[in-house]
Amino acid sequence: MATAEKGVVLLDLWVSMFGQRCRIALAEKGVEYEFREENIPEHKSPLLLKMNPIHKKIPVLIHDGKPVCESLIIVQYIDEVWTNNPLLPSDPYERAEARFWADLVDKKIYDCGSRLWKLKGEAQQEAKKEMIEVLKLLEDELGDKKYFGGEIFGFVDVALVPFTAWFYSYETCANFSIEEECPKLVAWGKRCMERESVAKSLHDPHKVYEFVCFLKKKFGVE
Ligand SMILES: N[C@@H](CCC(=O)N[C@@H](CS)C(=O)NCC(=O)O)C(=O)O
Ligand SMILES: *[C@@H]1O[C@H](CO)[C@@H](O)[C@H](O)[C@H]1NC(C)=O
Repeated sequence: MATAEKGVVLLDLWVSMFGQRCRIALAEKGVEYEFREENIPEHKSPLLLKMNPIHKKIPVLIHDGKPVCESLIIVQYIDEVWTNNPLLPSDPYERAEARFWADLVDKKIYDCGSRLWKLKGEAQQEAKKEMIEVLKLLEDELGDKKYFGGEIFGFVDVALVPFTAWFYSYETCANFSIEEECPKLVAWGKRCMERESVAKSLHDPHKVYEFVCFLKKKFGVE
């Protein structure tokens, strides 16, 4: 078994889309690791505070005692250490493009999604509009390709696919249909779910919604 000193350990939280990116990347590479569920935000472990003292957030990948933080940086680290089944393309321009789209997901989707369940009325409508705009940009980029990088499941897929388990919650909280707005993107999400690495890392959208309802109560929304 891995310890924090040796092997690979992932400090994570079951429902986290950031953690799921790392789980998918590790599964794609066939890396064995120990999954350690953190109790967030109330009871962060001393190990988490030690390994990510700046952000104090999951996920953290601990490789032979050394921490790597921030999910997209972790996924790139995994891709560089375990070079089988590459996630990033080898061409520098294509790599830059993949990083651009993954960065857009980071800058927009999490924030818009949180506003969809935290806010009401006008502010929620605004978030919905923004979310649909970004999803449409992503759908245009995907086009008729199998995955964002073409035939091969890669970096942008890993960055975005965990959010698809949250789509049902976004739709239910803000009363809209992502499938109606972005049918190709929804079909892509289902295609990704056919991969074992993705299917075993994501959770049932209804279970995610229960968690969102719990968060809403906690934050006093409604
Ligand atoms: N930019 C970070 C985001 C990570 C993040 O937001 N983690 C959340 C859980 S989903 C967390 O640990 N929150 C605890 C806190 O904010 O105290 C990444 O990509 O890894
Ligand atoms: C949800 O959206 C549908 C279709 O756009 C609309 O008919 C319905 O009134 C909306 N429901 C609420 C609670 O806003």
